[in-house]
Amino acid sequence: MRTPLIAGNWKLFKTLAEATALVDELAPLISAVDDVEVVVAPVFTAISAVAKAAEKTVIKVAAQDCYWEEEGAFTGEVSPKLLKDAGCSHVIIGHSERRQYFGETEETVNRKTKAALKAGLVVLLCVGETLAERESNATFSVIKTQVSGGLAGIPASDLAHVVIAYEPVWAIGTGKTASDAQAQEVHAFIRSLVAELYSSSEADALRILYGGSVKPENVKGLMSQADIDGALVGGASLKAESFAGIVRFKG
Ligand code: G2H
Repeated sequence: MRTPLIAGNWKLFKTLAEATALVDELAPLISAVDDVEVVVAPVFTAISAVAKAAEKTVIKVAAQDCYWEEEGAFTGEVSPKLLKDAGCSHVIIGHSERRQYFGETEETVNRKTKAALKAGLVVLLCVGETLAERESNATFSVIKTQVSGGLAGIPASDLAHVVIAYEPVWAIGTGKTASDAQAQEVHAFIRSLVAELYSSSEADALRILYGGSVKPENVKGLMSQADIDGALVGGASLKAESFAGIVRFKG
């Protein structure tokens, strides 16, 4: 009932030429895949070129961040309205790298989420605990703070345009993946939390992605878990073959 979503987060990689070439290479490899939503997130400067290259394909385009104001004297920022204008349908908000290196807080994540929803973008809202938090048994309280903070004030009617991505920080780009059971445990917790915040039918409809060193070799096990509805993929999304292998997780 929940359409799987596989999203590639290209982070700070790919020139314009490399980004469009990747779309051209990826599209035929996944054209036969049925019933999986595919999204790629290039750097801001490549968004419109990637959107154009992806026009006649199933590939949708996301930004990796946005600002919460629509326009104004905010040097260096990009608004959800302009992301839409450039060809985005989705935006990643609250990625742990932004929380860690760029001062993202629960408040900024929430403001960005609200603004992106208002502009008609689908939000991929990222949450996840650090290794120190996991080792001090704080995983669930951290996730609770991040999920309820990110969704604060967002009406149930907007929840259909939100996807949550659980990315344990200790598994990001480290080659360490959470075990299928470790990931499922947190996904189930997030779903129960959303049921408390909204209702069980909204929680049942919500897609929750796993992120953190997802590869063609481990995607099947993750996707077989009851509450894992897709993946947010970093490193393995930079090559058409490996990303296509993840998109084709059904075999
Ligand atoms: C987590 C993920 C994509 P990777 O950041 O968001 O990256 O798959 O390289 O761990």
